[in-house]
Amino acid sequence: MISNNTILITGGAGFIGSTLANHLIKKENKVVIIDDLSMGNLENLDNSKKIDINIDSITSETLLRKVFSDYQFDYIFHLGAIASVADSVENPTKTHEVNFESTLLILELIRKSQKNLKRLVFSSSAAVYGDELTLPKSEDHSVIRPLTPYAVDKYSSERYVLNYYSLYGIPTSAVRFFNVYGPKQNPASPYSGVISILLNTYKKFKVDPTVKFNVFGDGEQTRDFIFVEDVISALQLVATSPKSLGEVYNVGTGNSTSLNDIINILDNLLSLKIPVEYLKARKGDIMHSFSTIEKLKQLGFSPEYDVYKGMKKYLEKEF
Ligand code: UD2
Repeated sequence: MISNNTILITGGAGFIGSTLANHLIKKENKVVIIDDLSMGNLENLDNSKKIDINIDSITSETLLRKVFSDYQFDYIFHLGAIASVADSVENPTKTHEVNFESTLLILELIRKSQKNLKRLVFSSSAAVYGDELTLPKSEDHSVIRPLTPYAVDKYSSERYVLNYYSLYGIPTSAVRFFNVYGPKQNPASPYSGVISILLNTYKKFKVDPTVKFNVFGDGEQTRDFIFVEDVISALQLVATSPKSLGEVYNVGTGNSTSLNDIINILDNLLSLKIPVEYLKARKGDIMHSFSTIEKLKQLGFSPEYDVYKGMKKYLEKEF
């Protein structure tokens, strides 16, 4: 959808960023990434020789100034962030630097130096809805309750990004990701996406039958799980649609699936029966979450993968 353009992806070696970079590089785009490899990995990039890779934090003003003076970008996807909510609670100052201050700096550098920009897309999160329990979660909700430093920084960055359109005419949009899953998602932390942890547990179980998967709660909690390839389509639609200027979009499927159902699907697809241990629910865990994607659908979005099809593709690539 986006071809022959110059594109910056912050967090470009991470899960979503590298999937996007790998896609865009195939379409004759010049791709520049910034990533400090704190969560990302250069091995995620299929053709790293063709990508201008800058290994440093997005908080490095020196690097950002250099990159913005070396290139005139057509599109910027700002995906770099401390992705762990738990880490943000542990270290709010550091999170604020990475997740908020870098956004503001990028906005200012765009205002001063990027005259050709077609769109900045900022990646926000369903976390901004917090424990506002109305379902489905809609961009129109007047009440939101960001509860953690992560959520507050995502929300304030999102507002800044969108207001740079109304205040200065900088072409911007924002997306709120629901539960994204797929190849290259890093399962390293206990707070990584549940599907990456689950798949990792199946891999261990194949060699060690004593391994169990820990479910926090009764497994009936539901989430709007979206396959990463659908996210890449959504990002490009939001980036290229004139309608989406200055707007924020939920990026989900509009459907919810319980954790128990995900385990059943994987058991079936892998012809295994993973032992599950049900533990006390995590503090602050919400029971149900799913998006309405009517707004995104108006841009022409329609998710290609339901959880079964998405899991199948994930397993083909990574099991
Ligand atoms: C997601 C985001 C989080 C925050 C939140 C806002 C991810 C990884 N997390 O949390 O950053 O934005 O949304 O609502 O995107 N679980 C288990 N066993 C495990 C791991 C998780 O049972 O080993 C449970 C967990 O307690 C939760 C569900 O699985 O009920 C989904 O967990 P998650 O961390 O993947 O996603 P979520 O929606 O809680």
